[in-house]
Amino acid sequence: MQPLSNQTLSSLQGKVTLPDYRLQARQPGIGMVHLGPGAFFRGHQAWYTEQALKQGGDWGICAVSMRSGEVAKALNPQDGLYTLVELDSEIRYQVIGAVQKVLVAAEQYAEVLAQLSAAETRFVTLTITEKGYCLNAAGELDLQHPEIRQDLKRQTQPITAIGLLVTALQARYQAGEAPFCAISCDNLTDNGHKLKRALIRFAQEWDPVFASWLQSMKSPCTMVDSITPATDDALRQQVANELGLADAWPIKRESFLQWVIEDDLPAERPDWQSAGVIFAADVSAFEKAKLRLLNAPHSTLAYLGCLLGYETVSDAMQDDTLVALIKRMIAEDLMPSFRAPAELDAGQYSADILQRFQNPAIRHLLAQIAWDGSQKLPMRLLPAVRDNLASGSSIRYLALAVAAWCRFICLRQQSTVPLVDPLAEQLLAVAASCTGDATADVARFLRLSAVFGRDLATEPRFVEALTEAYQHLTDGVVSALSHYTGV
Ligand code: CS2
Repeated sequence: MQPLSNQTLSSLQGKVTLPDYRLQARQPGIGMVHLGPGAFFRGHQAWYTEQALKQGGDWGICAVSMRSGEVAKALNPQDGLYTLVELDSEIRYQVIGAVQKVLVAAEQYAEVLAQLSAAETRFVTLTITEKGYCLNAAGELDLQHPEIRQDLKRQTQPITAIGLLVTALQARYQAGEAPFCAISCDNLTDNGHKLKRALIRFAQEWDPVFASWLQSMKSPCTMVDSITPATDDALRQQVANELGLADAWPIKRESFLQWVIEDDLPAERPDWQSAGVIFAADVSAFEKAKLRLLNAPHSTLAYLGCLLGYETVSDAMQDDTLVALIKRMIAEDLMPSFRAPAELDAGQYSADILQRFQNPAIRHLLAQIAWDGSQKLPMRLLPAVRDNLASGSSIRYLALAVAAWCRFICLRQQSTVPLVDPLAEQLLAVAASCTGDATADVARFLRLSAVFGRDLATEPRFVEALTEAYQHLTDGVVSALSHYTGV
């Protein structure tokens, strides 16, 4: 079977939505670099940019993987083209042409640096996951992070996204070029401002004058949303059957997608607005709504679902007691923890999210959502715990979700399935020392200050709620759910 490429693209005319500018051999200039070309970026920001490119403009994307060569190996022989499959009430196929090339920083550093430093590069977007920012529990750059320490020494090419971006920004500074606009598209609270502070803090270690110049860089906050499971061979076969061409790395996602960007960007930008992007003066309310009404229930489903032996989100959503628990958590612990944007009907938004979770066409693995809990809990569950402790609201179900993460770590420690988490070694060591005595076990987990900070470990209401939940889960997950839901 022939591969998808510029040469074979025309054979798809009339079959699927195509990047018509590619068919007209209109090669857009590269105005953007993206760090972390995983499935989410390729189904979300690249889709929005594709819509903008159909209107014109030099907003082609150079995607950059920091280390892994897999995406480059899959997409470069396809001229950057790939298939996006929307799996919902109907199935829609489209070929995305926004990615012009994929580079690997570890292997093609000079080319990556040149692209980041080029005047034509006006935007750098990032999906590097929460751990990619190398932040501490306070959300600031962790100067003691081993990879940050290595990059600060400047004896080898940078291995962190922060080190790479600061190196490129300094090249622009020294060349008299303006800084690019950096756009974080990760599920971090206050993502754009944290990214900018991390870049400036890193730069201060090199050259305080250059660091003060970085204050002029724009780094808007964003909220991003679309459920985009990892690609599997079943999707590759489905696409080959539909297109009659081989696509080494197609992407699947639900139809729903949303991108809210803080309206603090250069005037000259891709026409994302025509594709439905919302520009808002303040993204924080949208970000909290999404992190607390989608990502917090997602993580809760992941850990409780794994403990119950479910494989996917839609499987877990078939469990009435588990769904009842999630709904109780949303109503009693999450909704009271924040103020939704005026234009958002939070009740309907939450109901729509649970509907999205039930989508049987999307095989979203709970084990994948369970990755990196040490980085996700501080963004999704613990801010709501702190807000509710301060307001005197319930933390009962939030504590159960955190306890489920603790028990999930213990589960992984007793199994051969690897724990995917940057703190895996520490977490497994804690789990190995757990005895099933809830008070002692919880105290061990709470000593993980990178996750819980210093405050929560000594917060009596939280310690008590977490210990009670941990005990119930240790006694039995099904009985624990019945206890918490009364079902
Ligand atoms: C998920 C998110 O893997 C996870 O942690 O909760 O990737 C989620 O699918 C997206 O944020 C949805 O927009």
